[in-house]
Amino acid sequence: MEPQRTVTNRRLYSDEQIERLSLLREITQRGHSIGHVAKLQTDKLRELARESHRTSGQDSIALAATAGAPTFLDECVTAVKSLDARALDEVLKRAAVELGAQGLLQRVVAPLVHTIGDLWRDGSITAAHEHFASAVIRIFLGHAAKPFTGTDGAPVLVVATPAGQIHELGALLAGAAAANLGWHVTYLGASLPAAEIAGAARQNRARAVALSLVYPEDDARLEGELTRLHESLPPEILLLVGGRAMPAYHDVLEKIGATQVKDLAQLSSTLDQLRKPAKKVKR
Ligand code: B12
Repeated sequence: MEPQRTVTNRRLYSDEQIERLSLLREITQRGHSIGHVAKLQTDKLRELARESHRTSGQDSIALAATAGAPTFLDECVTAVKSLDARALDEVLKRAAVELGAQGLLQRVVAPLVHTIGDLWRDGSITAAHEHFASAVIRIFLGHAAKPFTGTDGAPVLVVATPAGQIHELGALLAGAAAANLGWHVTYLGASLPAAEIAGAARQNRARAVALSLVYPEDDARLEGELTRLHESLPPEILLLVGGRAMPAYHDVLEKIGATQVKDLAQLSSTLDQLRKPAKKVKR
């Protein structure tokens, strides 16, 4: 699709070329690899874009199957099923380049983790596949977040899961998303007692602490942990909480004034808001 040029060498696009470019942009933003869709006829691109509107997230595997163009998610699942670490790492890297860091986290890694959970539950993959995928994702996120961490003067976010919460990937995803937004992330890992989390937050003069709650949803000890954490944190350090089990602890989170963040997109806007200097109150 070579555009013509004017005498002053500016590109001149036809209506069809402009339509193709915007369709390609829309489709790749929804997780399709540019390598797979760039050569499709415009009719096929329109069809894909229409279907992309109707479906989202985990439906994208089915969508790719019907349209004949595999999505990044699709390719990741294939790599997990064949326990191919190099292939999985390669798809994630490609997705990072094409979708950007936030796109990678929100449109590929997060749906991939959910898909793995579903496939594991229905017996399509085994615990070995799940462990394999978690390990590759953990290493990938560690590397991916590195270049964004630690600029001087960046606000600090301490990320962990509280005692009893051993699922770690939600915390890792939140940490990687924050690091990508320019926050300095102190990542403490999973299942940490309240006193330890509060100590680290005070030592690093954190602006906020982010906790991920995934499973179980009915841990009677967690209310005490969260209350202790709130009591040990200075009031200027905000507590942000996310993860699939978060709604189950709504009452205690409300009581301790924690900010409940429903997904990574909302985390981005919450963190951006926190970075803005507080408005001076006129007296
Ligand atoms: C990996 C994994 C494991 C690994 C964990 C390894 C590790 N170190 O993390 C292992 C194998 C240990 C494991 C064990 C178990 N697991 Co498990 N596991 C998973 C899997 C595949 C991913 C877990 C994960 O980290 N998810 C967390 C994130 C990625 O997802 P999320 O909570 O929806 O969060 C999203 C947002 O809320 C946001 N977010 C998350 N945290 C935060 C935090 C902040 C601050 C913000 C802003 C946003 C945010 O980001 C995510 C992206 O969209 C999930 C599948 C799934 N759907 O999550 C099952 C899953 C959580 N496990 C499940 C189960 C049942 C178990 C076991 C009981 C299995 C068993 N029979 O032994 C045990 C329990 C162990 C225990 N004592 O807790 C179920 C839970 C079902 C339920 N009732 O809630 C799930 C959902 C699988 C399924 N579909 O059935 N598991």
